[in-house]
Amino acid sequence: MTEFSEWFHNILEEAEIIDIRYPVKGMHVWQPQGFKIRKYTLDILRKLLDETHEEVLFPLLIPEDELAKEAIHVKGFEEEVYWVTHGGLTELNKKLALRPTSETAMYPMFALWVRNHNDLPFRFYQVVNTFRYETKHTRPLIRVREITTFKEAHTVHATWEECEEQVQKAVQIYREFFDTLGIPYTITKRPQWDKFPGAEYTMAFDTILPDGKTLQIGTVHNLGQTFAKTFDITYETAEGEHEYVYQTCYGVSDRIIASIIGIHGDEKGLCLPPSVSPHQIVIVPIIFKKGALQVLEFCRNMADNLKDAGLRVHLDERDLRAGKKFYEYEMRGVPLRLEIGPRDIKNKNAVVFRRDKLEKEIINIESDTFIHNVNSILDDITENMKERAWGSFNAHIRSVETVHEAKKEIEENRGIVSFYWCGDEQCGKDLEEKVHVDILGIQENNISNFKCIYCGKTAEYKTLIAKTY
Ligand code: PR8
Repeated sequence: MTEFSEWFHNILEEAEIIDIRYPVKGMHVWQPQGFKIRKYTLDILRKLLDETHEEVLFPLLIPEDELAKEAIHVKGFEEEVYWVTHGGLTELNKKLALRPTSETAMYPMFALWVRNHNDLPFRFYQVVNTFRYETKHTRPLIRVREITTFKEAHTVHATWEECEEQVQKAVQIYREFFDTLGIPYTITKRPQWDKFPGAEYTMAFDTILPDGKTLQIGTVHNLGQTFAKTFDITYETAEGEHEYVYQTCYGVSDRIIASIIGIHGDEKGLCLPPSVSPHQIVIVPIIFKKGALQVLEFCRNMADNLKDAGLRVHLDERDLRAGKKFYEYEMRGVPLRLEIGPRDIKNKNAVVFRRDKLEKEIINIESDTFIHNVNSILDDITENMKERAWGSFNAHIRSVETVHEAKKEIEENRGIVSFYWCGDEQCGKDLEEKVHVDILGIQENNISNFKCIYCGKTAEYKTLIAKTY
């Protein structure tokens, strides 16, 4: 693959995912193809969340005094907030922030809603756009200033234990979500200096993009009682006492789409998992002058049957060379292509092309099991894409025993490097500077009999580092 960032920009344009020419830095336009991928991806996530969460929708604007209430939180976001200062020509007497995230929009309302222990737990989520004035280099879908696909969940619990349990449940939901998409990940506990502003701790999912840099694709935060105390969110216990609640929040963003594109794509373009591909199957009629109508009729009938079976099918009847169509659908990442000509109809067999393997197979097109066989191939594509992605991901995680080795590995091979670390903040920061990396976080606790590779003290953690986005 040519340089990843160039490839990524080209494919976003060629496959009409998003248009980056919108004249505000870090803000882009979803085009129909991209929007569909986004929609199907969100459908998967919504389905997972709807089992235990309820969807809500809060306003975009947050009053300055609410945003400012939680000191650590506001400090974390102060350089990233966009402000609305005027209504028309009139200066507002209270500035309004465009939400960078919605804790301070939601929690004053939670304080009104939570009354009694019987009300708990609350599990809400919303899918909205949020705004962050990112000062680091912006990149489409990866680091944007308008995050258009911000899925944020917020939960409220009566006890610390339930809150901890919810962190695990959220991690499990995201696992299932990324597994469905075939996106590999590591899960680590972020170092204290890199946790979400206001959280007790942060668990993060990171994947590796083809250039070897890691991308944070999801986070789960245990907020403890920090926000409950700030926004006075209390409940009445069975004994009639008032206690502060415990909270979690977790989010994913447009980066999910960036990972689908980046991780599965290849030199030919997109390679989409069937679950999110706008078209799962494309039928390309192979037309000769003689018998053209018969072929078209057959293909229309086949498309109808596949649609009736719940599949997203496209029949391309355009008067174009088949080769040109093949090129286009390969670039757009359509998982399956059926090529149907007069001879195939006669023989009851046709060529089916798999985008993941770039291989052709023969499929019987008139048997009762045709639909079943198509579904099996689609499932196999999903499985194969997932396996391939994990294979490459695992090959990019290596463990090292010295700082020198860590540096060499990162410089030569990028990816993720794991080693033992003492957990001390200063030691961690020195190491980050020396190796020019970020500590992703802690993967394992309570390590024994190992020494920190940087300071030599007793190591407590298995830790991951990488060059990050
Ligand atoms: C929260 N509050 O906000 P988080 N462009 C694209 N994706 C981004 C960007 C950006 N500029 N900044 C962050 N993300 C919590 C949890 C409600 C929900 C992505 O958490 O600040 C990151 O992948 O960690 C991150 O995992 C996710 O948004 C949530 O952001």
